[in-house]
Amino acid sequence: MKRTASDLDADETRVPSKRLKTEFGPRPVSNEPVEIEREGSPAPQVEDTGKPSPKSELAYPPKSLSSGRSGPLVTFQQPSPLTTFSYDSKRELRFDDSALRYYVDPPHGADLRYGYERWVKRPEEKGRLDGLLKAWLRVRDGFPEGFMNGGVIAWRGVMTRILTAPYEEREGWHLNVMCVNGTLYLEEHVSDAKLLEKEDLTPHHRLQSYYGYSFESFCTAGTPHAKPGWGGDVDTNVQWCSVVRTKLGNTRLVIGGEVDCVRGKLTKTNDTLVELKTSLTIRNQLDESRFEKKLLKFYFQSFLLGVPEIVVGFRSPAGKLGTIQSFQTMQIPRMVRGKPGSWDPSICLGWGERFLAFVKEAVQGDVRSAAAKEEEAPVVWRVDFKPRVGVSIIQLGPEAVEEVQAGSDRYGFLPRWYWEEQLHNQV
Ligand code: 0WD
Ligand code: CA
Repeated sequence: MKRTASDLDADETRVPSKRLKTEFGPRPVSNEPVEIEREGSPAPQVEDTGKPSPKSELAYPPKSLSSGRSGPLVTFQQPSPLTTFSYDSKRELRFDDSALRYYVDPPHGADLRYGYERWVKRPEEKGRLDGLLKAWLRVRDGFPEGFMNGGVIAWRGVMTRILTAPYEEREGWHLNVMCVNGTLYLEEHVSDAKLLEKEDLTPHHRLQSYYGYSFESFCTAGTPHAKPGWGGDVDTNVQWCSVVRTKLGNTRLVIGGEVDCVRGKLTKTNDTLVELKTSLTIRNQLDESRFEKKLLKFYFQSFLLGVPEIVVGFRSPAGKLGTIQSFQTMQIPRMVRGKPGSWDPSICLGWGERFLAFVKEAVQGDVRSAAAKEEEAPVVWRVDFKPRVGVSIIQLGPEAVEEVQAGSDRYGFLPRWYWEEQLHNQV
């Protein structure tokens, strides 16, 4: 029997729909900074400033809340896994777990420079959604029609950037946005110039990023109970990805991202997934607050896919592995609270919700149906984020759309096959 959208909502939350009503005023201080909406849990409040956002600009959120911790609270639903897939060494996508790795404790004092000369480095590429869209088409039939109406499809890395923006002080970013049959598609906009720049790392930077991959090799094996040691030469073409569905406020999200390994075995839930990270050994207070700042990105990156464990390998500047520390993703906000480099995830979620509402509002004029658009030029939007300022959105002109398509067979940034499939499946 085909389930309806409201059946599904009931499954997910078992709370009346009016739970999303907005409310004002402070809320009681709680021990949990982020409300994860679990099956059957009561829904917290959603913030509403009561002011309409200007159409093309969204200002940076304030980070100090005058009333202590009584800030906005937005629900984030526990992510549920939809499917997994692998990229092989030829960068071909396979709907299997051939690229899945198993966690093993790394050897003490390992040299993270090991194997550097043999690193097969995946060329930098534009952040295309193709693999994620393929995965979505395979699972979509299990959902009611219109399930992703008003929803968002994006790589996890894009969502991490959006959510951590309130604390991002240095790096701006750009997104391309399309709205098709009521669903928003977001990809990172990487210009050709930026692509060259990313490819042209200094030898120092290149080595630094290798340390991270080498740590992954020392921490993983192709079988669950392998002995510690080198897990094989690094080929960054090979990746294992998990696709989940979740909800931020009342916006459904389908997100995919790379997962480094599992502890023990892969289960139907996300419970055994592990993210691996390296960081410089902490020697003083300044290092500690730097690390706590980094934890914001570590936290949201894993949180978004429901990855419960992050294993950090602390290393020397020369790449010698020191201590290993395992963090439970959900405990991280509590660890940094009140510290010098502290951050508050509820500010990020509140901002994330406002960000998505802002983008939806801006593209709302774009209501022509897919069929009406068939013969027309694609409508693509550009979101620009400036640290300490906020975001702005504009509709791209024909030349900029062409730059986005970059000579490949696409409608805007969506692969032609996906676009054609959308034309035949209008809601
Ligand atoms: O080539 C590009 N410009 C990018 C491609 C940028 C970001 C992502 N991607 C691809 C990924 O390869 C993957 O197929 O999109 C898919 C989803 O990625 P994601 O999980 O959303 O990406 P993110 O969360 O930003 O990064 C996850 C991991 C990284 O782990 P760490 O521990 O460093 O956060 O993906 C890897 C990296 O291991 N990764 C890359 N590997 C090689 N080249 C790159 C890159 N440019 N970006 C991320
Ligand atoms: Ca990693």
